[in-house]
Amino acid sequence: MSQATRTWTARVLTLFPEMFPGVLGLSLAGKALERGLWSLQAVDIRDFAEDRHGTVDDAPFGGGAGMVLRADVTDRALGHAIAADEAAGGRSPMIYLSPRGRVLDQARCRELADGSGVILLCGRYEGVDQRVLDARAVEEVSLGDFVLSGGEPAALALIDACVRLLPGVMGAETSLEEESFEAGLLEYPHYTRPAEWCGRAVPEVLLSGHHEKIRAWRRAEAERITRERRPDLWARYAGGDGAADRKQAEQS
Ligand code: 9D3
Repeated sequence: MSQATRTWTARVLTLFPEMFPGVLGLSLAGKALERGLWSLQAVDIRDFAEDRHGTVDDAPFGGGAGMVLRADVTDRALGHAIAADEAAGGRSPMIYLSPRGRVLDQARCRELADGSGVILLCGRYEGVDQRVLDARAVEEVSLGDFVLSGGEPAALALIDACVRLLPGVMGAETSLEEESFEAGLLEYPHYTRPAEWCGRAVPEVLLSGHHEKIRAWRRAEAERITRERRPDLWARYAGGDGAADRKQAEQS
């Protein structure tokens, strides 16, 4: 099936399927879901337990605190999601949301949005038996250096970041903006009415109606804020070869 006729699909393996679509059922992503621009399948890992108690986890070999998701149960759930993906003509990457994964960035979100969808594995307990990750060559992705109680909020964030990039989800206006010089910079400050609030005025230039000056001011502000707050982004902006700093010097 062609990319154009297939629906981008997130298949989420979780012990908490009721967390989905959750917040993604509202707002932009929710509207797009209703319009059929993407689809969601929450797969309950517990459905793949083999005993009548629905056991999915066990104590770690070698001892230690907590419980580990069993390889056999997790693998059956993954196999189910892969079969559904392939039946729909997809070849979606498998991603385990994990604090030891590579940190998600916009470039990876774009790649994922350009594909058929994602198969996401959400961990609970101490983690997943390493053998299933190795056997299925599952990619590991983190949101950053802070501790969540499970992978589900990370899965929701990843899906949201991909869905807004799908064709037709957002207006053409915003996608154009993202490809402009502003890509790689933090946002300039925004203002609306009233023009004076609690003794604070809106920057004069924004009231001038001088579009070229406004553009230049916004760009300078975006560059200043990026330089001050995110030297890592600033270094990468314009090639990370000092070009961005030279450009800034020219402007001031
Ligand atoms: C008590 C277990 N922790 C030892 C320090 C490790 C740990 C395992 C699983 C900590 C948190 C979690 C749950 N987090 C995620 O599943 C997760 C996550 C995160 O915590 N931070 C950033 N990105 C992600 S993606 C998945």
